[in-house]
Amino acid sequence: MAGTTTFTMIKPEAVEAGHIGNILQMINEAGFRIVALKKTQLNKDQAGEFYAVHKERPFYGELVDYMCSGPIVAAILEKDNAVADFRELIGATDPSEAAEGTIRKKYATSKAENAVHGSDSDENAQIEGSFFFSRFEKF
Ligand code: DGI
Repeated sequence: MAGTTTFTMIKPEAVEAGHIGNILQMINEAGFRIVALKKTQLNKDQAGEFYAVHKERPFYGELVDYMCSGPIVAAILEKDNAVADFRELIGATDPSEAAEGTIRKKYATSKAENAVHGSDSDENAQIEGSFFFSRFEKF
């Protein structure tokens, strides 16, 4: 039976460090099905648009610069309760506060360079997934 979906990115520092395979393995072992997957690199306009909700936050410029600093891996993931369960799997924004066994605890290097993105609502999961993938890329 098809579950709900969420959207994730493996961020530039984790890609650069060679963690793509290990992170995807953790995602699979946690029971998520990969619906869509691609490696790509955002330009500044695209990263700015993706993070437009954070425009007023003091770290917006840094966040945008970081997210287009190298390739990322984008994916749509399916599971029952996908958004909340994935937020639990990735852990707190700041890796020093992330629980043992979470992706950020294991692979994030700082609050700014925190290895993975995870959608924070069903609505945003749809918007973010559609930002990267057409309907011909989801299976
Ligand atoms: O939903 P999260 O990714 O856990 O966290 P969020 O929505 O509060 O922030 C979005 C991203 O912005 C986060 O994953 C990393 C970045 N960020 C958050 N706080 C800071 C930050 N980046 C910098 N440079 N400085 C911050 O204090």
